[in-house]
Amino acid sequence: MKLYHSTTSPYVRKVMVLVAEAGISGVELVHASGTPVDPGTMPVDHNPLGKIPALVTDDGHAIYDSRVICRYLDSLAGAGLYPAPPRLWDTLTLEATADGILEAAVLMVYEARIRPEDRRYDPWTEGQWAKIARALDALEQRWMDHLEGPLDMGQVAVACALGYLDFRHSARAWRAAHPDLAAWEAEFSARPSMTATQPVG
Ligand SMILES: N[C@@H](CCC(=O)N[C@@H](CS)C(=O)NCC(=O)O)C(=O)O
Repeated sequence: MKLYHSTTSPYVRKVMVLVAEAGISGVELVHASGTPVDPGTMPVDHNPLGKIPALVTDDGHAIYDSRVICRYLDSLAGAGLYPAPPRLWDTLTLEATADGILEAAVLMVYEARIRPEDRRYDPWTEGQWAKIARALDALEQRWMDHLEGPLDMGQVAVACALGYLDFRHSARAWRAAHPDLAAWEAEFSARPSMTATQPVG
């Protein structure tokens, strides 16, 4: 299997954490980089959206979007990081919440890096941060029991999202208003699968 990969992508990190937690071998990493304005070396032949992660199986079948790849690899390895219903629905909702944090956080990075300064629109950036702030509040207020339960992909996704906030938006200091989440993250991020996949770049 080939995984189109970057050490800075939090979506790729979700896949890499699952690979480590599930003990999956035989995943060849292929570096890719690009942006919405320049697909660069993104695997557009495999993922027409020009995004990573994208996985190409040994028989040439392309699978993309981190949620689909994670579900595929989990089922291949029988890892159980997507539990049986009814917990599954919470796991998937938590993963979607974490991915939504990432979507807003990545858009903020693109806005600051790619859009010419005179065309930036601060209310749009702050609107993205407001989505993240609401999601962090929801994690703190409603999701701690699930986060502290048996390991699943919802937890992995949340940990990768929080790691990305530290990596790209540390000035927003998300821990200040979310002490329970911060304590959970401190413990979760010490897992070998997390320390081995810290963003670099
Ligand atoms: N929903 C996708 C999002 C993937 C994504 O946005 N990846 C970023 C890298 S962190 C990317 O490929 N960006 C390039 C682009 O948007 O053109 C997933 O979960 O895999």
